[in-house]
Amino acid sequence: MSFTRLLNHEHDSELIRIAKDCDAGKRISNRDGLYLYEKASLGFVGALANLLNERRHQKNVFFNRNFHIEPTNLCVYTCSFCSYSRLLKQQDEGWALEIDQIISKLQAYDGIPVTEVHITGGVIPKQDFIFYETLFNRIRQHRPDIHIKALTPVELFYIFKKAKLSTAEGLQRLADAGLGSMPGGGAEIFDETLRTEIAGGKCSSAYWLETHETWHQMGKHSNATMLYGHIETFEQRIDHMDRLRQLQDKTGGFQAFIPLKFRNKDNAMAHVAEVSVIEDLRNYAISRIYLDNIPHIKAYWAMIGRKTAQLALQFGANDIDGTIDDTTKIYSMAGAEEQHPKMSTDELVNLIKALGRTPVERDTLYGIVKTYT
Ligand code: V47
Ligand code: SF4
Repeated sequence: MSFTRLLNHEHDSELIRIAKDCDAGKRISNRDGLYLYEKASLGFVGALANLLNERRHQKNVFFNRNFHIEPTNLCVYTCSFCSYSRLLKQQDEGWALEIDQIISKLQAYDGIPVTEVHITGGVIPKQDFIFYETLFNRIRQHRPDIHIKALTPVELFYIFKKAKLSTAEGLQRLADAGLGSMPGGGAEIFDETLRTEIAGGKCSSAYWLETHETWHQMGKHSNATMLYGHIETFEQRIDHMDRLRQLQDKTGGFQAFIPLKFRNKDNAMAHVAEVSVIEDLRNYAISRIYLDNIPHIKAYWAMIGRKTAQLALQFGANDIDGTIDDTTKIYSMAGAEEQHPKMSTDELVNLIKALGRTPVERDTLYGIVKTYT
């Protein structure tokens, strides 16, 4: 839909003003963001987000060739939305890999042109700072061309504290060992009251933000997520994105924002209903409109399924994550449609081409590997 047609279809003067502001490149306020969540139709936010996305990225949709390694699903924390972790005392239901076992998983990709390994999981005492420093060194020795995207402030807080390292010292040593960038996990929802209620005692919002800030100040990049669609309010979503937008103004280090839809299977919040696909799409769209300084919005297909991911690409998202190769269990255990998330490059390319968009294979830092015209 063109900008003029979008305005002609809308009768709410406040929404028209917000759209005109966006058209003029003006940032929307928190109040405007809330107004969009409360009053705007899916059609309105979708058309506006799609216009803004196409201005920024034209028809390009990014993906990468990646796989995950989850060193453990045992965890000292007890997030109530987590379907994946097992308490330390339930060791028989979980796994905790040794470094050699992780290297064997990496070796399975010898000769395969993957560009990224994403490493994250639970938090346990024996997977400490030295464990990760050694692991990254070993990965780099074996496969120097692969980008290590690993660890969130949740794991970092725990391992740095135990090793008596400051955040800056710890991050520098991990970077020296081969850590390339930080994934967006552990952000959940920044509102302190709600975080205390659902996030199982893990690191504070302030620590999450400070750690990314320190990492960005070292010239490195990271992603940011938001766990939505549980018991949070629209105000709390805006507050979350506001804190990210402010940090991004300071550092410019976030590459992608990834809304993560709460899935309710087998966790302590199973009584909370999941939100509809319409709400998912509205949320992608509003995040594209609100976060004017984060370049990429990622529709993580392993979480929402490939069909909703395809829709999201028409509602403001421009990245779909990667091949994954059935290597993550966080979402399948929480009830996601994709029980064995795995897509070949051809499948990803076809999924994107079916929308009339241009698939662009990227590396972790959004360097272009190949454009599929
Ligand atoms: O922080 C856990 C979420 C996150 C559930 O940076 C759940 O490219 C929904 O951050 N329902 C970890 N979400 C995963 C993550 C991520 C994933 C893909 C790409 C990137 C990236 C980052 O998973 C956790 C938490 O917010 N999560 N349980 C659940 N039941
Ligand atoms: Fe542990 Fe992460 Fe699960 Fe929380 S979400 S319990 S930190 S594995």
